[in-house]
Amino acid sequence: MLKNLPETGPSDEALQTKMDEALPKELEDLLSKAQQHEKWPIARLISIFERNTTENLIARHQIISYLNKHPGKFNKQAMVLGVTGTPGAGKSSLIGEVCLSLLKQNTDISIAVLAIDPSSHDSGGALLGDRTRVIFPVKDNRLFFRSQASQLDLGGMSKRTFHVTRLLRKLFDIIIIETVGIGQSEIEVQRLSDHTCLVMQPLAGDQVQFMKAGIMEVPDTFIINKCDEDALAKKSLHLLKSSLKLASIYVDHQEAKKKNIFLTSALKRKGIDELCQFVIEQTQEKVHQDKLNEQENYFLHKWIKQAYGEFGMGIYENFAEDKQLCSGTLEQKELHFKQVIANFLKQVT
Ligand SMILES: Nc1nc2c(ncn2[C@@H]2O[C@H](COP(=O)(O)OP(=O)(O)OP(=O)(O)O)[C@@H](O)[C@H]2O)c(=O)[nH]1
Ligand SMILES: [Mg+2]
Repeated sequence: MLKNLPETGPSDEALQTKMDEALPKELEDLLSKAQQHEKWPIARLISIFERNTTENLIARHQIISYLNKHPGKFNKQAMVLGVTGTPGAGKSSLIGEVCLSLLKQNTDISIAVLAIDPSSHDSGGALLGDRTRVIFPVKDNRLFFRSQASQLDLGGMSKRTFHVTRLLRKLFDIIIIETVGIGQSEIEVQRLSDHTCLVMQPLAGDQVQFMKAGIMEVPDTFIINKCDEDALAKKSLHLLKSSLKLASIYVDHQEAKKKNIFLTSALKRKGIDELCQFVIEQTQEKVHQDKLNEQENYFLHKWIKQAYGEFGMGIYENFAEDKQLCSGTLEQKELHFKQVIANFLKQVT
């Protein structure tokens, strides 16, 4: 097992020195332009947050430290909305309609959409998918769209996506993340979202699949899309409510009662205004630092487990009280943990 460990050693000290340097002017300029929602600088910064090289790790740390040091200038704290559900349920169409309405009704709002696509390559395209009918005013910088290919990332989509949300939270008011599937990806998207919506098709058995997967408690909100006709909407609502009642035998009853349900038709623009109103209400709730710490800790644990397995987790448990492990940026914590492992190995070998 030990031979699979990532490289550690004196180079980490050099890395630490580099991390302590001030943010390079070039990155500072990019941040200022990104704050004005210029698309190319945002795309450049996102690339830094997505790539897993040492150079990008340093830059990521410097950017996050800079943002933290200038809370007056970078005073946004976007709400992250995770939108998930079965393939073809209409997630992109719905997101498109919701974004259009939100931008129309709120002149000062800015939205970033991250579409996690299991099949395609990354693209910084300005369109919200090829299949949707929604056409955005291309010059409107208040909306930023990015698609991320999930299969290119060995560590799973979530850590890369999480890094990007760390940046985008400081630049936008709302971040919407679209993911596909029923199962693991819902749980993952929930970890990096402040609020998770599950989009389902009417009477397609989605809720049954969801119950079978035992993850009915994951979404905060259920959306039945493609409710083009009222009769269909009524039937679907009834079915979902019965499923939720059934599921509440297994999940916390109070939790099950708190779930919101929306019936929408992206095609006929039904239920969109109600959904927009709800999204706005969510943005008005302040995201607590505890929640952000919890998200970061989840990804720190995940990284330790992926890189070092149970061995690493054991070491982490022993050092969990270590002040350095509990403070600084995620990059500093990772670097420090690598050093802890290196020191431990020196002692035992
Ligand atoms: N009848 C009807 N069709 C819809 C509605 N919303 C979306 N569609 C159609 O459903 C198909 C899939 O829509 P998408 O928005 O691409 O669905 P998606 O969930 O993003 O799909 P994936 O990202 O591939 O999982 C498209 O042909 C849409 O035009 C709706 O409210 N009613
Ligand atoms: Mg889609």
